Amino acid sequence: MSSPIHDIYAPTLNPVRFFAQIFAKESEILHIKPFGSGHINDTFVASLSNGSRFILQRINHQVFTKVDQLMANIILASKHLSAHSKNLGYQSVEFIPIPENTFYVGNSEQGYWRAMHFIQNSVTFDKAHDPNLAFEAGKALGAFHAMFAHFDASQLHNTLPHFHHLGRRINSFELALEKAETKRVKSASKLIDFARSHQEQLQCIDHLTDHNLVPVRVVHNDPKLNNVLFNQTGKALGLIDLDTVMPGCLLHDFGDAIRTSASLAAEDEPNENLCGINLQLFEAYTRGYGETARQMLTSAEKINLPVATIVMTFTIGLRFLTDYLNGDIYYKTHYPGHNLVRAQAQFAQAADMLNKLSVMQAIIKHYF
Ligand code: ADP
Ligand code: GN1
Ligand code: MG
Repeated sequence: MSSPIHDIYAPTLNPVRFFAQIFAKESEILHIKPFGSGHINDTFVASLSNGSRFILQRINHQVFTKVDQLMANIILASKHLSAHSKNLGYQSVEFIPIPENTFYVGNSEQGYWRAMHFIQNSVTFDKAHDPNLAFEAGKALGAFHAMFAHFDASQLHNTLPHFHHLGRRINSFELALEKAETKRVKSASKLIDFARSHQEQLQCIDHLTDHNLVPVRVVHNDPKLNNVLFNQTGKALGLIDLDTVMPGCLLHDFGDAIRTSASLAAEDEPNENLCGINLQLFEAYTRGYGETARQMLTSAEKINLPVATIVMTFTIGLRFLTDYLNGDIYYKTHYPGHNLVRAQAQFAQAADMLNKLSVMQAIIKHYF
């Protein structure tokens, strides 16, 4: 890191308040508490004596190793979204600048920190509970894609290359399996069998991206439901968590969004019999997405929307399984075996989606 602000150390064991104060500037911080349910970064909300709040985040630089590139991406993306969101009735995250014309501060030991203005009266949901929420989330993702339709994707760094490439994820899974502790392999045996028996048939989106059969677009890459802010009446305010906004494939976005916005159960539901796709929520999400994005999709994209939902649910399940085999080093977990439970839930949902593929195809055909 060249700039001194990226080599600032907190003089205490708990650096949260120290770094928060840099963003609070002259204002007094009343309290700071952990916030949200993200699996990668550490998120906090800071409340100030003047009544305002801001979101403080420690970036996971084990995942995002090039913090300068990550920050350049999100500043560019958030500015673009700010300029276009209002017209479409959405809001966008706004990062708080600090001296030296930068938006983050810290060091490699205590982490790199950034802050955003708190979007007032906003809430997030880990799982959709009513079709209107799914419809609103779909509309917001379509608007996000439409806002970037004429944005030059080459301005963004590819901070996580091949992020959703299933073939690459399968390679990482096989590597993890070779090195895993025997007891972890044993407890995961049913899921390993599921992965092995489905991985071949689900590499169809890789085929499209590898052969340039679908356009490279600026996509979100992590549009799961809790990365959409809603107001108290259930209207979507916009997409947040812009870390993974990169050149990529729109099918991955639609697939990942459906994975959480049209699911019957939570991402980590321990009872696999409760997991699956809720077709009513799927219909509502698709209707919303179609309203804002229909016109920009190519026919190859339209045709592959249904299968993309299965590919992404399977891919995320495989990543949870891989992390379990690796000894839980990537995602935050809340109890031993959490990644295994998440993988089981995702695979059970993917299996249910495979059974309902023809219904999903008919719904897509109706709206696209
Ligand atoms: P992570 O990368 O850890 O998932 P996010 O950027 O998604 O972090 O933030 C975590 C949570 O914090 C979100 O799910 C949301 O509840 C809340 N949040 C993030 N940014 C804002 C914001 N600008 N205004 C209000 N709430 C926010
Ligand atoms: C992670 O940070 P968060 O929780 O929004 C992950 C996504 C996964 C998701 C699964 C950078 O997202 O790719 O889909 O968990 N983000 C990264 O819930 O790996
Ligand atoms: Mg998030």
